[in-house]
Amino acid sequence: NNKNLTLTMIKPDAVKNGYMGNIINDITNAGFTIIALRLTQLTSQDAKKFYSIHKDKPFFKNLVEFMTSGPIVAAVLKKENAVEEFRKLIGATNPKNAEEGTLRKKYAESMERNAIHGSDSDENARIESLFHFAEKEIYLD
Ligand code: YYY
Ligand code: MG
Repeated sequence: NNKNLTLTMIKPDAVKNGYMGNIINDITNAGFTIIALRLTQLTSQDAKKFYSIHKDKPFFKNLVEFMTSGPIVAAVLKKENAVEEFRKLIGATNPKNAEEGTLRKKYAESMERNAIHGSDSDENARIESLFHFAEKEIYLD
């Protein structure tokens, strides 16, 4: 486990709305280093696996439909205290509750289409990074 890494996804709404470049710019300006990066599209099976912790929630079906509705950008980010720092940068799950200046406040359409993902623990950061990338695709110096 590495306390300096987190996994993000720029979600289909944000890619469709043309925010990919702005979000990457905001992320790097906030002091995160991108150490793996890919534009991809999740299959239904991928999305169900990625969000399996939420499988019994009422929003699960919509979440899977949304996350497979278009391309996403997955990235591994490096910064001291990456998980916590990145959760601060993206803001609350519901953009209506997100602080001014956070990525969800700036770019999200709604709670369901909230522009960006951030891992919620160091263990999940590792699991989610290896979900999206092979070890040799992650630049660790
Ligand atoms: O970690 P975070 O993305 O902020 O929220 P989670 O509670 O892990 O939920 C994952 C994802 O599910 C969230 O980003 C939007 C969606 N969602 C929803 O559509 N409706 C809810 N009531 C809660 C979450
Ligand atoms: Mg979460």
